[in-house]
Amino acid sequence: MPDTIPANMKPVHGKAECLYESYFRKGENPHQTHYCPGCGHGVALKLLAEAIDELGIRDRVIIVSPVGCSVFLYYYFDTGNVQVAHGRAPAVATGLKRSRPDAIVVSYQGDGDLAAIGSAEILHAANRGESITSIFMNNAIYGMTGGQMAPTTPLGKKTTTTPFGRASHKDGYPIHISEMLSALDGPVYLERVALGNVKQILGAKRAIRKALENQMKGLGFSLVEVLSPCPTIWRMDPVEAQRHVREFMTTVYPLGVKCDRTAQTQPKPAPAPPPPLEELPRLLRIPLEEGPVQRAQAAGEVDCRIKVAGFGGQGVLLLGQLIAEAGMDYGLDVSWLPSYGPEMRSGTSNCHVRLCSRPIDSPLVSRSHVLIALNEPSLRKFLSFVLPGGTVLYNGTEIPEDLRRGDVALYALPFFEIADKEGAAKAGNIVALGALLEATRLLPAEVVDHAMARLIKSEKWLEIDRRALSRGMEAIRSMRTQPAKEPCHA
Ligand SMILES: Cc1ncc(C[n+]2csc(CCOP(=O)(O)OP(=O)(O)O)c2C)c(N)n1
Ligand code: SF4
Repeated sequence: MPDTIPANMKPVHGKAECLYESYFRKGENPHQTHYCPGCGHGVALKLLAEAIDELGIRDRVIIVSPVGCSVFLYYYFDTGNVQVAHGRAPAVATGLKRSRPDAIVVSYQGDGDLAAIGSAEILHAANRGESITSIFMNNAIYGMTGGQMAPTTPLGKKTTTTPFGRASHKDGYPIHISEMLSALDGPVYLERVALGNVKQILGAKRAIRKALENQMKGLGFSLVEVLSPCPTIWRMDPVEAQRHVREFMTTVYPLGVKCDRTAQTQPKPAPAPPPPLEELPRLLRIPLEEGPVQRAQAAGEVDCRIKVAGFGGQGVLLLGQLIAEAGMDYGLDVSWLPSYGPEMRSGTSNCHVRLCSRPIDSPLVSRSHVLIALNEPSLRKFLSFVLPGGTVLYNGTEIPEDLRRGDVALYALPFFEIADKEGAAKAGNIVALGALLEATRLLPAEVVDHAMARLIKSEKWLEIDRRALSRGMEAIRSMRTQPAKEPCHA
C-alpha cells in the first residue's frame, strides 16, 4: 500500500491464512476459485476460513467435502481435507471425529448432497449428537449437474426435471431440514442464515463461528443452514440472485435459530483412547507365544490368493473366514472379501481370501493360487482364473471332461457326501478345508483347529467339524495322484 494512505484507512481485509496463497491444485488458473461469479459457495467458504483463523484451530480442522459444486473445496483450504462420495460427509465426519477426538471436523454439503442422497446420514449423525459442525449450503437446486430439482426446490420452480414447475402432488414439498432436525433430541445448535446482503452475511459468519466453538467445547452436533445464491442455474445475475435469496428464499425458509441447547449442554466426556496396537492380539485372543510374525517370516514370502465359490447355504463364507482367521493366527496379513447374491439361500456365493507375509494391497482375488469350487457352475466360472501351478479342489466325484487343465493340481472329492457319513452333510465345507490343508500344506492343522474352536461356538458342531477336517485331509492323502504342493509363494 502507498504510504500516503492513513493507517486507519488501510484495508483490513486480506485472505484468510487457512486458505492457500495460490491454489496450486487448480493448474492453469491458480488465483481464482472455480465458483461462478456471485456463487454463495465462495462467500461461505471465506466465512468458514475466517472463523477458523479467528479461533486459531487451523491445525486441528478437517473439512469433509462432498460431491456437488464444492467438490474442489480441498483446492483452497490448507487444513485437513477428505473428499467423500455423494451424501456421505456426515458418516465420514463421524468416523474422523471418533477416531481423532481432538480434531475439529467440518462437514460441508450442498442441498442435493445433504437432503437427497445423504438424508439418512445427516439425520442419524444429528440424532446421535455427533460432535461435528455441519454447514448445509441450500441453493435449492442441483448446481453441479445442471439444475435438477432438489428436495429443497420451492414449489412452482422450474428445473430441468420439473420443466413445468415443482408440483406438490407429484414432486412433494420442499424439505425444511433445519426444522426437521430440530425435532430431534441430538443436536445442540441449528440455525438458518442467508447470504442475501452484508448484514445476512455477517450473521452467517457469527453462526458458523458459533457452530465451530460448540465443537471446541465438546458440546455436540451443530448445523448451520446457509441460503445461498446460485446465479448460473437460477439464470440471474449475481445482484439479482442475492435479491432472490433475500426476498424470496427467506419466505420459503425462514431465518433464525431453530434449536439452541448450548447453555444447558454439558461437554461430552472425551472418549477412551484406543488400545495400543501391540495390545490387539491379546484383546482378540490371538495366541502369541510362538511369535507368529517371526514364524511367518521363517516360512518365506507367502502370498496365497484363494477363491472359494459355491451357492448360499454351503458354508462358502465361513470356509473363507476360517482360512483367514487361521492365517491371522499364523502371523500372516489376511483379507477376506465376501461376495454373494441377494438371495438368502441358493444364490451364488463366493469369497476372496488372501494370506500374505507382506501388507496386502487389495483384498480382491481375480487370479488365484487356489480355487475351492463347491459346485460345477463355480468351477466353470473360475477355473480359467487359477494361476498355472495352482490347486483346484472340486466338490464332485470327477472333474467334468471339458474342464480339465494340465497345469494345475485338480482334486475332485464329494465333500458333502464325505461329511454326510460323519453325521452332518453341512460340514462339507470343513471337509474341503481339510482337503485344502493336505493338498497345499498352506497352514498347520493345529492352527486351523484353534481358529475353528474360536469361531464355532457350539460344542456339538465343533466336534463334527473336527472330524470333517480330518476326513478331508485323509481323503486327499488316500487319493493323491500328484505330489503335494508347497505353500503358495509370491
Ligand atoms: C452416487 C452419485 N449420484 C449422483 C451423482 C451426480 N451428482 C453430482 S453432484 C449432484 C448434485 C449436487 O447438488 P448439491 O448437493 O445441491 O450441490 P451444488 O452443486 O448445488 O452445490 C449429483 C446428483 C454423483 N456424483 N454420485
Ligand atoms: S452452478 Fe451455482 S452452485 Fe455451482 S458454482 Fe455456479 S453458481 Fe455456484
